[in-house]
Amino acid sequence: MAEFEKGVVPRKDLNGAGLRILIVHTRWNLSIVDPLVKGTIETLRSAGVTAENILVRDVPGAFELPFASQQLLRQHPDVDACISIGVLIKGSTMHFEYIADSTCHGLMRVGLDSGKPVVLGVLTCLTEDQAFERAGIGRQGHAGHNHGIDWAQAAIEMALLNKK
Ligand code: RBF
Repeated sequence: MAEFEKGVVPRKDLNGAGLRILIVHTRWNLSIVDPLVKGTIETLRSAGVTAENILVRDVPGAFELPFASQQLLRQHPDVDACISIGVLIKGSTMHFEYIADSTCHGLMRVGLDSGKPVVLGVLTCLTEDQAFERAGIGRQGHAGHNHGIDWAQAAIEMALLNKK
C-alpha cells in the first residue's frame, strides 16, 4: 500500500503568468509571518507570476485581515486572488479562540461576497514550535514545511478556476 503523505497534492504545471495576486499579512508574530510571506512570493514567482503583479500590504493583527482583504480587493479590482496571512498562537486567555474563529469566518465571507478567491493563510497554533514548523523554520532539527508554498499554489489554482 502507498505511504500516506499528509497535505495537499498540488496540481502539476500551474501557470500563474498574467495573474495579479494580493498578499495581506499581519505584523503580529512577524518573525514567523515573514518567512511565510517569502515562501508565498517565491512560489508565486516560480509559477510565473511577475513581481509587478504581486501586491503586498500589511495590517496589525489577524482580526484586521478580513476587513483589509475586503477593502483592498475593492480598491484593486484587477486582482485575481487574495492570500491573507497571519499567525495566531494560543495564549492563556480566550482571545485565540475568538480571533481564530472570526478571522476564518470573515475571510470565507470576503471570498464568497467578492467573487474573488481568498486563500486562508492563517495558522492557528497551540505552541510557538508548531508555528515555526509550519513556516519552515522549525527549531531542534525539525524545519517543517513552509505553508506559504501551498497558499501560493491554491491562489493560482483558484484564480484560474475563477477565470473560466
Ligand atoms: N493577532 C495575531 O495576528 N496573532 C495573535 O496571536 C494575536 N494574539 C492576540 C492576543 C491578544 C490577547 C490580543 C488582545 C490581541 C491579539 N492579536 C493577535 C491582535 C488582534 O488580531 C488584533 O490585531 C487586535 O485585537 C486589534 O483589533
